[in-house]
Amino acid sequence: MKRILLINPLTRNHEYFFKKKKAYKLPPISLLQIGAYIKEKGYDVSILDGFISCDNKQDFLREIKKAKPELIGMTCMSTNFLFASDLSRIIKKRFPEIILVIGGSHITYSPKDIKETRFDYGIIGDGEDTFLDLLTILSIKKDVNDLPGLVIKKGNKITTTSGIVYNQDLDKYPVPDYSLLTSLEDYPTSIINSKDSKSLTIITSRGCPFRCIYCTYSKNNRPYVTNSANYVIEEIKTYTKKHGVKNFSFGDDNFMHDKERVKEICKKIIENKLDISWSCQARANTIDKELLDLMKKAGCWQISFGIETGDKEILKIIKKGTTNDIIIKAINLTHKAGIRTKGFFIIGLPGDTKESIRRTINFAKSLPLDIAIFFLLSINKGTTLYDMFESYGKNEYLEDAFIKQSDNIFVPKGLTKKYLIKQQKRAFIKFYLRPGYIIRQLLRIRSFRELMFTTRSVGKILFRTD
Ligand code: B12
Ligand code: SF4
Repeated sequence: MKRILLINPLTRNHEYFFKKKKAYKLPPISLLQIGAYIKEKGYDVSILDGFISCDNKQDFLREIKKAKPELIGMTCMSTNFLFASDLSRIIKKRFPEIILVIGGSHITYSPKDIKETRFDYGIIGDGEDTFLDLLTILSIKKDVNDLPGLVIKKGNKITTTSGIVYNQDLDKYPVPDYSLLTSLEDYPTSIINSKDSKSLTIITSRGCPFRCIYCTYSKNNRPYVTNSANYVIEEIKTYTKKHGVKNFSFGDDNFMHDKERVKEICKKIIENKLDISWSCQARANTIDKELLDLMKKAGCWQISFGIETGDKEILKIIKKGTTNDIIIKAINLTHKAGIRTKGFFIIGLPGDTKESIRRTINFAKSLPLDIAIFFLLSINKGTTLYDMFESYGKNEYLEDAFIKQSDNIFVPKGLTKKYLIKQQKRAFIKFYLRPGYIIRQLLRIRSFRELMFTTRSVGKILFRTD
């Protein structure tokens, strides 16, 4: 078995998100990572990114027919599980001889859901070694039951093999191989996330030591592991050399958790004279002035913070592990260091009331944030919240919203879906259409390019062109 096709399926709501040609799409990093590894081991790999090449399921069949794979590997989060599941059925019907494998966060946190699909195997946890071993075993037609980290579907029978595989040494794998994509030009980066439309996301760690109740890490014991600073520097150099990219976004959930590593990365960027700009996401309690100054010197231009709420009781319910004071300090320090700040908030958390939502919006307005994004909450399987949300409210189908993350939203007791959607819109308007905010943004502008950048990012958020 040599010909492998890796597929990034669509989501049920992809039309809502991605119909516009210019909409922001991110390359499927998991497939680029898996693809790089098995390509290095001699497999003939190609990637079909549905978001680029397919509008519907028939388009996938057309592309599969062209690629003639012996095995298809599909990646999938909970948001695209239903689409992936439907796709597996039509692929199996049309091409019964192709072996179908699913990997990614949904199957990792809910392996039994394979029963609703026509996938033959599901990879639980990190996929590099399990997938490679699976390909080897299937090629020699041996038994896969001893391979850890696998869910197997034979007819209606589901078997889960022992253990979950979590990579301990991330440096032993090659960097994601972007040459497997049709063209990097297909992935212009959103102006909100990058100063340049040519930009790449780099993931330098896996796992998170915190346990916020709505996050998949809330019930997951995977150790927090990172790539070394040297590996990260080599990865940056590779992308600059091969693809001419000089703007990066560290997509790690908690990039700054290991401060010593961040310092080392910054020092090496400076020592190597890498002329790059970059942004990252951080928890507020990891911020200090010395580190911020070093990050700024090394090209960091924006840090995003998961602030979630302005209500201290709700911060405790969701087990965020931060306080309003920690957040205020972190945002002010970052702002003073000359790094732009972006805050993520959630409207409709467990325990939210009309008053607490008002507090969240007022809290957002009180901070010197450059960008604020207000999400509605969707609940994923495999999280602590999934097991207990009914004591706080209910899940409802979501047709429309200002920014929509999934087909479902959580509606706290005493509130309605209509109210949450209205408050989400109100939050954006209240945050952006303030004379103080507009003047502060205008005063920071130093060049025509910055003026364009600021007006385009705010415009994109307010008029939802992204
Ligand atoms: C980058 C990222 C994104 C990118 C996705 C870019 C892309 N196209 O790949 C963007 C920003 C678009 C995104 C969006 C969302 N994301 Co996101 N995202 C991540 C993040 C931070 C990193 C994922 C990643 O690339 N990691 C690096 C790769 C190498 O690792 P990996 O994805 O885990 O893949 C490994 C295994 O899963 C497995 N594997 C994966 N696919 C496959 C396929 C095969 C064939 C095989 C064999 C193995 C395999 O092997 C890989 C290598 O070991 C993760 C958190 C995390 N740290 O994992 C969240 C995460 C995946 N996202 C999550 C969520 C909830 C979302 C959103 C729904 C909402 C949100 N909060 O924004 C949206 C969904 C948008 C949509 N409409 O579909 C959740 C998923 C929860 C779930 N149950 O599915 C995660 C786990 C965050 C969390 N901690 O809860 N996300
Ligand atoms: S800090 Fe972020 S990644 Fe870590 S558990 Fe909380 S939400 Fe998840």
